[in-house]
Amino acid sequence: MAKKREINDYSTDPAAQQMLIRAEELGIGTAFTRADNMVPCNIGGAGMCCKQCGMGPCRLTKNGEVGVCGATLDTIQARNLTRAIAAGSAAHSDHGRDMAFLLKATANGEAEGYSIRDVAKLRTVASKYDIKIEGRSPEEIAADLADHYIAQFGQQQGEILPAIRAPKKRQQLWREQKIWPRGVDREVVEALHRTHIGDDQDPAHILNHAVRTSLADGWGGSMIATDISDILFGTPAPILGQANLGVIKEDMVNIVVHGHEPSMSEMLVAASQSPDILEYARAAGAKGIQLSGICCTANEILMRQGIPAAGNFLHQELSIMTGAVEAMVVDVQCIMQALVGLAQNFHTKIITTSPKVRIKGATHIEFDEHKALTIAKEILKTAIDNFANRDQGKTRIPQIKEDVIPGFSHEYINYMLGGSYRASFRPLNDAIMTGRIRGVAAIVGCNNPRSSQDYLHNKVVKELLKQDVLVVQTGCGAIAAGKLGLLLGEAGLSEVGNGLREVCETVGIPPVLHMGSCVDNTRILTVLTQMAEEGGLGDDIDQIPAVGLAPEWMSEKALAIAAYCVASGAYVIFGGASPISGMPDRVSDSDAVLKYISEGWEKLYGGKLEFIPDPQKMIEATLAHIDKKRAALGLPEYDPNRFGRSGDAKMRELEALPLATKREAIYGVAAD
Ligand code: SF4
Ligand code: MSK
Repeated sequence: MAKKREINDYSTDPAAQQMLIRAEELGIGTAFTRADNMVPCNIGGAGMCCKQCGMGPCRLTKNGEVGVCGATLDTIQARNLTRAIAAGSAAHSDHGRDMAFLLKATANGEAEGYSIRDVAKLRTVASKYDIKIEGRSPEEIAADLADHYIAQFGQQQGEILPAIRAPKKRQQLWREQKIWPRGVDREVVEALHRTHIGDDQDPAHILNHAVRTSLADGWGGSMIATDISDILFGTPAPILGQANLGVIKEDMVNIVVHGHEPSMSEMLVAASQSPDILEYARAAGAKGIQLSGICCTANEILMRQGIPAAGNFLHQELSIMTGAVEAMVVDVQCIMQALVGLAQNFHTKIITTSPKVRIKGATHIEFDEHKALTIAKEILKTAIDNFANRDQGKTRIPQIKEDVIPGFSHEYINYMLGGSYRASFRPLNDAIMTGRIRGVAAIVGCNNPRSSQDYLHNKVVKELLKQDVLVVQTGCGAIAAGKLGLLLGEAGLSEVGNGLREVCETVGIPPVLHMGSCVDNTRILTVLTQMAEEGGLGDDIDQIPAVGLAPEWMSEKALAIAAYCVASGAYVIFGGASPISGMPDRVSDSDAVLKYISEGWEKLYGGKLEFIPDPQKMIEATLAHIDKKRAALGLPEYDPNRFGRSGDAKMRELEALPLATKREAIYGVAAD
């Protein structure tokens, strides 16, 4: 029997802790306790097991051992990692494909309730591909863009289009290395083909294709998803929202939306505000409808509509345990099968909506963009009808929530740094060049119940902020920071290094910028590209003092993100366990693939992937890399004491001075 952990070892979030105590009272298992009971297989966990064919599974645990087919350990590890990256790329990119079909249906006037909300972004994106803009309606432009984007998935030859938005030097490298993806589906299919029994058996060659597949996601499927979400639902800009279980309301019909694609959640938001639905809710005895989100669906509707986030990945079960959720509506990705069994302890209905995802025991109301508003209303009415079944005696809502300001799209960052007429990344580059900002860290990815929820995310964020590292976040990591209050300017600034604080105060931004959902890691690629193009920080992403981190990763999508960021030139650090760690203490050279994706990939792409479980070492590696890149650019060595006497700090000092001295300090002349 596995050892039960202390509450702090499950989660650092006080709302989660309350719910975990409640789970124990009720005798209900959660992912946290299941993780205790499910001891991971040390052979499979180290990537040393192959079950690619019926002659196996083969477990390679001795020096020189090979599988029945003769496959060596490094081949098996490379195949396992490549399959995970292919699955992650497929998930993200299929999301992008659905968005492309939705754009086409909207352009054709066939998508009930949808419209093109951000015509400026549509025109900007279309112009990148030489789609004719002048004299055409948004729908005509959108129809062409949708055709271009739909074609990226099935394209057999050539180069996927969105990757032309990468820095020129990077494009050249991809061509030289022959890893520019041809088509999204083609690369995923080839990854599965190559890793089939008896195919590609050179680990480096296999991993080369893993990189190509991931690029089809990052600079293909995911970028398409982000572009179209902005075009249809609006490019995010800062907006006030809230995060944590306290957003669930005792006297309202609570509907938690969970998954990834904004097509359904946006329509639920629209339908929940319609007078007939609000009247229906009131007639059921509720004060109204409270929508909230989990995982990346939360991020999508939080950053565009200000709809509160009930929490991140590990909050999906905990939100149901409040006893106050009438329905959890899910689409695709990161949805635990355990939800249905858990919900049976309460009155909550689990409603699946995607034609791709069904869960035994859940209610299925299939979503169809052609009649989206009608279906959204049907879903809401199903939840409202369930309000009467709530057992008030079982209701426990932690009164814990934080205000958050998400919505820092790359377009908004560009605007906020330079204003409408001179939007530019120049001030950010300058701040890095002077050393006010030491570098940039993108801290992204999931929760994992094998570590304390949010602990690694927030520990790394807080330490890097003290070191004047600007933090950008997406996915469940962004929600972790939000729940801690780091997504508000004033709340976070007292813990921030002097130089970074000056920049945040001058520009008026929080030190942690919420940039969106998992697919929106493409926004970070765009920011890095624009920084490279702005000048002063080299001419490619691998020269920028920046690091990507996924401290609590768990999904295959996270591995796909890691691979495309490496191929784009970034140093990427994952916390937790490596899926290809090997057992170097028992099998010599069983970490050869691990070394290859670090040193080998760095030689090829300038970026590397490393797994560092210890948060302190993660922070040290991040700062060392940032300082190495600063030195390579010839930038001044980072000095924590050099800045901090301008911005608001200077104003406060001036205010404290007597009037005469103040004049002298400001104007350089003594008072009359
Ligand atoms: Fe074993 Fe080779 Fe089959 Fe893998 S592909 S299960 S190593 S025989
Ligand atoms: S939802 S992939 S747990 S970030 Fe995008 Fe969160 Fe990871 Fe799912």
